[in-house]
Amino acid sequence: MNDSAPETLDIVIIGAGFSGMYALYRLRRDYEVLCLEAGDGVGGTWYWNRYPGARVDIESAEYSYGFDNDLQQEWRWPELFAAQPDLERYANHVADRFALRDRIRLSTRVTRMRFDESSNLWHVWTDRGGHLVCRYVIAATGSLTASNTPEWPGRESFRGQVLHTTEWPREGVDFSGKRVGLVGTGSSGVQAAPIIAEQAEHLYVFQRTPAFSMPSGNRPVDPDYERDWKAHYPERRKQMLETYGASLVKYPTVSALECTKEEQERILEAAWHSRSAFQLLVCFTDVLTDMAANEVVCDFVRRKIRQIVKDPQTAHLLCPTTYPIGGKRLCIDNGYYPMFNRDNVTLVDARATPITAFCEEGLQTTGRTWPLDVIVLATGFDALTGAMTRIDIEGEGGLRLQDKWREGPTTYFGSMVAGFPNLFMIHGPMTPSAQAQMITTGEWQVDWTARIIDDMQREGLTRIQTDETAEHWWQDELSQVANATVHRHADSWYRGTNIAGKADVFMIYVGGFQRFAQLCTAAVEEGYRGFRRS
Ligand code: N01
Repeated sequence: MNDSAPETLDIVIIGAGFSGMYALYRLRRDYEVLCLEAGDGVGGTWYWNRYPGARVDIESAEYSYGFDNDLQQEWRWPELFAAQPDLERYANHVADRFALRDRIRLSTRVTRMRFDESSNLWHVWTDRGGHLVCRYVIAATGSLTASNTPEWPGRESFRGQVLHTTEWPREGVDFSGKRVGLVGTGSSGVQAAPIIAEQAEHLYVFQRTPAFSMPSGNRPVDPDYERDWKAHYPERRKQMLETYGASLVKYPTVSALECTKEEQERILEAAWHSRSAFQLLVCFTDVLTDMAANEVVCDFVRRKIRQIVKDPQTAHLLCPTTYPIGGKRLCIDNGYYPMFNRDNVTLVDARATPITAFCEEGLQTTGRTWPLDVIVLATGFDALTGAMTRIDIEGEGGLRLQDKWREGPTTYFGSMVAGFPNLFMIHGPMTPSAQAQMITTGEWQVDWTARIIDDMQREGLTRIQTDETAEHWWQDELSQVANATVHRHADSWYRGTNIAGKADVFMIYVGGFQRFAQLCTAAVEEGYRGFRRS
């Protein structure tokens, strides 16, 4: 594409993950739309994260599209919690079934964007030399897209292979006969470890902070379960949107502190077997709002760990003690704690003896060298803001998004940023993000955004923006609800504290999806409060 003849469109969507694909489906009827995708396939998160054991942590009956009833009636999930290959297959099926591919440009990364104030148009440039001009950009770039790689020196000296869970080779990796070092024990590490341990000669798990994890109880989908879901899909989808997490867990009525010990145990055991991390976190009314109530659940999980893991020292090291459960994302696993009973698995305390460097043989921690053939980095993401700030985005008056967000993101509903007209985000920072079931809430945000664009079109308007007053209002709402929870007591990607030098700002709306949706809807219906349209 030569720069003198940019391609002209109504809307550019960035990302062909689940939200981007739905945005394309929803908007292509009425607009000239093009979706740009950095990967060479669709599926977003479920395209990139193809490490062994990668699977969703919410039941697939819920974690799937609801916009087309025929799709949800026809599609069959083989397991309760779909594995990455099935999620990627589903994404491809949707792309084909709804004929989306001709408007998706793969292997095309957006590198730069500039808003032209005189025409109210965005200019978008790609790494393939493309230059597009459009009225609106919808960034469906995902909350967990930009990977985080620790900057230890000496990587080039290591004789073996280094892999990151977020950029896994398509052809897979054979760990047979290999000494593998796995760094990181968040959701990715906890899922990958048991599968690697089955193959590897020896697995060394480098743990800096122990995770809280619960068993998924994953199994093949039972025909009665599937029939029941398919008989009730429309009303269940509607019900989901009326809940805190867009998920049909049982919401509690009783405080942990008001129960007898016996009642507590009965409720906790039921939640442990519920297959839902949300369920464990909402098994009492106050798990996420009261540290004493939270400790009741922490203590329960720590007792589970000690029952499962036979070596007392390993069990002790695996027990989280420094932050509340749910303060960071609770993991769901398939055999993580039992894996530590294997002879070929060693837990390394990377808190007491931090990793300092790669070396020729493997990894260097303070005090010793760990000889390894493969190093797997399950070290997470520059979450929520990373996907956006890695694009050079210039708004009004030369304002750059990286600069505007240096002290943390500012947004209105996680959707718009003051100074960046006609740019919308889906699952942006300050939305409920991973605190709610993301396919369903992504569909909701796309519909809300499409409605705004439709209104603009119908009313003959060309520019919509928010302002700093609206951003402050949203920040206050977000902080108020966050400060009433236990989240402030945990370091996590929710706060950006997992990335050295990143501003420590809580970036997820934890007031519940239903409240988020009500506030977004009210703002639009009550005269576009917080927006300026012209
Ligand atoms: O990343 P994380 P993730 N030295 O940030 C460690 C979603 N997800 O990819 O906690 C040593 O949670 C770091 O240690 P610490 C889900 O929302 C979902 O696992 O910072 N260790 C931590 O243990 C999840 O929350 C699914 O002390 C270092 C780990 O790396 C989110 O993605 C599956 C280190 C990173 O954990 C992110 O999960 C997978 C260092 N220098 C992911 N740097 C499902 O649906 C980092 N670490 C199931």
